[in-house]
Amino acid sequence: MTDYYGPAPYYWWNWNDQGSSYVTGCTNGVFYTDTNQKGHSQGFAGNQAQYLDGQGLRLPNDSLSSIRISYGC
Ligand SMILES: [Ca+2]
Repeated sequence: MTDYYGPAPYYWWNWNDQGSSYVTGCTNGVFYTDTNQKGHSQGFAGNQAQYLDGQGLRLPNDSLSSIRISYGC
């Protein structure tokens, strides 16, 4: 992700091409390798923990640039 705000207030993090793994709560959605929901994509389910290792349908390490949350809690 290029920019992410929170969960702690007052912090801006640039995570572009830095994601190596993820843990989801009750949301699901889609990861993308490019900004603005472009490039290669990978769906993610709720209550899931995975590496971004390029195996199977997963995105490669350090490629994540944007995310779409399809279902909120
Ligand atoms: Ca990227």
